[in-house]
Amino acid sequence: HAADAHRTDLMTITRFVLNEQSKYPESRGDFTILLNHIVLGCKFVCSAVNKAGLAKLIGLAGETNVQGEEQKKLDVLSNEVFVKALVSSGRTCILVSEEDEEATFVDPSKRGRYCVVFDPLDGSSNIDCGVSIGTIFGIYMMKDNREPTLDDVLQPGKQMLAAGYCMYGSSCTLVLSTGEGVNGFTLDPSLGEFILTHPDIKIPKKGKIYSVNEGNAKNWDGPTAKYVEKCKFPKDGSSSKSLRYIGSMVADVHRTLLYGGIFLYPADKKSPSGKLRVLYEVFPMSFLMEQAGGQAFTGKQRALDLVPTKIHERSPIFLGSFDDVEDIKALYAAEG
Ligand code: AHM
Ligand code: MG
Repeated sequence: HAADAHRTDLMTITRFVLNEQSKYPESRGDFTILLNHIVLGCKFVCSAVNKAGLAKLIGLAGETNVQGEEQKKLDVLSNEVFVKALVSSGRTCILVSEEDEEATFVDPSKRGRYCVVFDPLDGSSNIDCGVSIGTIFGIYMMKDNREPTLDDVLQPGKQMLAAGYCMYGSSCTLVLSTGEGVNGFTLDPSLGEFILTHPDIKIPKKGKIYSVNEGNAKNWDGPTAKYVEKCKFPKDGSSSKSLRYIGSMVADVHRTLLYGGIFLYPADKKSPSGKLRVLYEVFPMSFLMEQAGGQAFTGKQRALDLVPTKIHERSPIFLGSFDDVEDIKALYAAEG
């Protein structure tokens, strides 16, 4: 019986990725090892996020160290955990984190061939009220065998080998693509393992939800303003879209992926490049969207074609269901 098989034949994320990688004869398990270290980081952050509210209220044991130093902020702590886990994997050479001004070049003694770009705890303004937050990551391979340089991470998003996010919400969900579709895994806390729960995620071709910070509307450009107007007052007789905006990219994108619709963080007069960062926010989410059958657009071009010039560069982004992104592309094209 299929349902029964599910319950007893557990597809862990490690088993899943090992299966995927075994299709490549040259694979030596390096990617699986790297991913295991990312997963460890996610488990740590998940447990820290779950304890955060409690720790504040009752001073959970171990939260203040012996010197009585102040508790580290969750985003700083998460960053340290990820950096250390990635370096110790022995499979990375360059790390770019939202939390660190400069890229980290891994010491030659621990160096591997993967470059990892990540936002260890995105949506941190949502921590203190218990709303979902997440980790976002993207993985590149070094361009060649020369000494690593920043050029190895300043590659267009389409060169990523894999991308994913982990959402710390009512459950802890890790969504991953290694370029062969998108799969979702949920942490079983009693096992400490991510189990395949959302195989082969496909985004609906068209959705009924738009997701944007409308408080910025007075500064929007023409096409964005027109698009959102169209969501509310469609002229073609179709029904208007619902608005959902959490303000946590991982949660907003996760809902978009599962239910369909569009997520927008457009340019505006105050921030002409939008807010979200190309390497570790825009690229990984765009990669996942395309792999799930959706699209990602910057207002000018396919998001994954962007060639970043700085590690913390920003870009406007429109991503989600294929047809919905098609609509906004048409409005920007009409603008010229
Ligand atoms: P952060 O990296 O400082 O947490 O900011 C990124 C977050 C995203 O998760 C979210 O999509 C966006 O900022 C929300 O921005 P705004 O508050 O301007 O709507
Ligand atoms: Mg962020």
